[in-house]
Amino acid sequence: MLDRLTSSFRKLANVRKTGLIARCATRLDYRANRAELNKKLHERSIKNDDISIVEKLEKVGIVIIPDFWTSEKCDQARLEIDRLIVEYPAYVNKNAKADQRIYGANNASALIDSFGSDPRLGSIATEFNRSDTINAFTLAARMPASSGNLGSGEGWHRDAFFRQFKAIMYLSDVGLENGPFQLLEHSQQPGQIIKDMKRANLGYMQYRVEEQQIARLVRQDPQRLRTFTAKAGTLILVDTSTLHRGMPIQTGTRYALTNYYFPIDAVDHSMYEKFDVLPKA
Ligand SMILES: O=C(O)CCC(=O)C(=O)O
Repeated sequence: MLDRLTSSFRKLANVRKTGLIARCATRLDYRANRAELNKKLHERSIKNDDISIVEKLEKVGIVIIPDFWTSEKCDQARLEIDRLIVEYPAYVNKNAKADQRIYGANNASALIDSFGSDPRLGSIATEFNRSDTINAFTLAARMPASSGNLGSGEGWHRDAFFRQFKAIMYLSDVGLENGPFQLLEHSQQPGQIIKDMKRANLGYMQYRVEEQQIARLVRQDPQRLRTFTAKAGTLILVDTSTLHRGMPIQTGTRYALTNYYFPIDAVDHSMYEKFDVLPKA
């Protein structure tokens, strides 16, 4: 019965993108997703200390871990990214306008792979998704200031609706001028999503969000806008079903690594093709 109702609302919302029907369809989608999540039982491999990380991730959408890597390790990793960009020009992603990106940098650098295959992060991801989850690949990004850049991720967006876990590590000191990660707190929570849809006239399954729409949400509650300036070596664990972006870069360059976690059964060849992932040598 609920399935049929959800499917009817979904169809209607795909036609009438905004308004009450879109909000009802979103609520029903999230209810169905929550029911699926509650059915999932998996064996816990997470350390007790990290359970609070997952709880905070669910509540706020983001957790910051300072000094995850030393500044020496970050220095080396930046050099590794410079090397990969020179050695693998064919894999410097053509779609990214703002930054120089290599998906799968973990396949060509042992140092980057030590971040990509970090077992602690893998178990946090598994706990968050409540199913066996792997890092499909690590993105290495060098982002210089360029005129009119929209920042890493090309403006405000959600990567997905429902859950999507990423681990982003700054390899440079990141200030307001060189592209800090930004996020609207709680924007992944179903109740908040419905309110935000109403307030900013967001559409059903709208992934990319206009700056004016974000401005309306921030005006209503300025404290929700978080801007993460931090030292090199800072780790950001984030549910990228939140509204987020890298702030446009004004000066300097930002280097970062990002692990893309997915439930094992969602990772297949087509994903590697889609992101044009650098293969293992
Ligand atoms: O690297 C960042 O600061 C943001 C990246 C982003 O938007 C994404 O990974 O979806």
